Amino acid sequence: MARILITSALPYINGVKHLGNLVGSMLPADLFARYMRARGHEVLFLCATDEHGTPAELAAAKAGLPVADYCAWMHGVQKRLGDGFGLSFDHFGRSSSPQNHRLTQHFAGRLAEAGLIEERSERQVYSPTDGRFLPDRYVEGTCPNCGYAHARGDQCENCTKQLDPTDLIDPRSAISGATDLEMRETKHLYLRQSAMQERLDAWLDGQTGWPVLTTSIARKWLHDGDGLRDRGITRDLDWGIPVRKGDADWPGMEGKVFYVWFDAPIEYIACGAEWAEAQGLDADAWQRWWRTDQGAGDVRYVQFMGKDNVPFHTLSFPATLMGSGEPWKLVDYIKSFNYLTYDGGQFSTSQGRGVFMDDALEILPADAWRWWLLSHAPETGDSEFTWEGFQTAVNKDLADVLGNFVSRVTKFCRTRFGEAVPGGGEWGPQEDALIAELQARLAAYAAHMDAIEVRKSAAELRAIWVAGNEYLQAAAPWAAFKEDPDRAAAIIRLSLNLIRLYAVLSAPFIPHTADALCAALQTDDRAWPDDVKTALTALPPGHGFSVPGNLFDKITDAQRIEWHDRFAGGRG
Ligand code: B3M
Ligand code: ZN
Repeated sequence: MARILITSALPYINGVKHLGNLVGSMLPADLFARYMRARGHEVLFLCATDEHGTPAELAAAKAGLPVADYCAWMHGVQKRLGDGFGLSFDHFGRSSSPQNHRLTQHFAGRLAEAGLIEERSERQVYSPTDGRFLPDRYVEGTCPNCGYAHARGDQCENCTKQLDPTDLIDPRSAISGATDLEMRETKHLYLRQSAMQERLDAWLDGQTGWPVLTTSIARKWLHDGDGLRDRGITRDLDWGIPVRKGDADWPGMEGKVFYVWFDAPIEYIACGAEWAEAQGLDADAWQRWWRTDQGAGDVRYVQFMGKDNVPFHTLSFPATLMGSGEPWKLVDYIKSFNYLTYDGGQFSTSQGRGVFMDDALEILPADAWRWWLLSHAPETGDSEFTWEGFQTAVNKDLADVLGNFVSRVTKFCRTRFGEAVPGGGEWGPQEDALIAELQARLAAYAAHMDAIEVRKSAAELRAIWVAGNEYLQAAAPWAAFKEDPDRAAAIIRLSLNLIRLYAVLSAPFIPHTADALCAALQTDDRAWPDDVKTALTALPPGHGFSVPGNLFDKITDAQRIEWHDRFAGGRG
């Protein structure tokens, strides 16, 4: 049994997340967490809302709420939607937690002691129209790297380059649109990432087998041009973690807060502390996951994120952890994703374009979304959501293949043998062939899941469902029943057991359906199968079951057209 620490990139607090956000981190992280638990490993799966910075302030202002109230409310909304999608976090925390305040200030203090923080007086964008400094997303303009016209002051969404507001071409205020921006003097703290370049480089060199998407982005910013740049880690904002050096004041930094990208990854750790407190556990309970001097040396730590978050996780956050000089657990594997596009364009939170988590759950059960999203995860390149593709996947894979198998087997058994696993008859060559195929596919499925190859895993799972359908079609218990009821009983006994096996194997993808199947089969036996033949005898003759209700409704053409039109306009 291994110990696996899993974090998903922290969703910004600035609104309900869209399906692109979901499939880019939280959902595949959940898939992996569920799978690893099913394999008997000890898992700690953490996520939280990312609550500081300009996105939070801008969203609160738009909602007409004080920012603290807005965050508390939206955290609840995001928690409820995550539960609705079956995201099995051990804790869903908040980056504004007291635990994160303490830890963030602690790290800043350690980095300062190590000489890795520099105070700089600098000129920053000030807007006379708005009467304030304009950090990060308060400034918009053209990306100097790729020419994208809507780059934000913190990062270009298009090319992932980390930016400072002063880098932007033709800058304007995101609050008022004012272009009469000027530069004013203010003092800020910088993390001397440049001093960490060699250590980061050596650490990255030591990581083998990472996805190319992850390492290429990291190396690009590590080696491009003048190398790794120092990053400002403080801001002139009201909302955030006050700048302190551990427990002590930081002279000259009064009224300033840490930059959101400084405190957000630290929340991964603080979330562990939140989890322990919520469970009534002591500090050892979370430190054994996070401190290599407290037992985290044998933890495998896997992070999930969209590609735009990679620079912060491969460079800035490791710099914080290493620079502290303390034995914090570093990430072992970073699984990153490309973007999900929506019907020929981009999902966009600001424009309300695409399907958002609340809309999605309103129109269909979570498992339909989970299946489509995971089986189309943007791993090797961007993938596109279309209503046609979604309809096809739900109707074919879920309804026609899996749902139909379950329905035919359970209904046939009820009619011919009653609602219990039938005894009698023997398995023959058809069963041997099926078992051999399933055994091979099971090995392939587990190998893909271990490697976090999401689409390949989904394809193998689908093939496992198809194999059962083809077997049922060829064995034809309805025909066998007329000549040889015992033969039909043997086929149905295997098939009912195969439903249980499907529930176990499919649970990481479609957990709600797996629960419904296990409930119908009146079993809690969810042991991961080693040997398929043995697993197909788990439910013995006489074991009762009930026919489950319809597992998946098909999406009609009328629904598809209605939803297509409904979501075309944006949600305003
Ligand atoms: N909130 C960005 C995002 O949601 C950011 C991730 C933080 S991870 C520490 O894409
Ligand atoms: Zn760019």
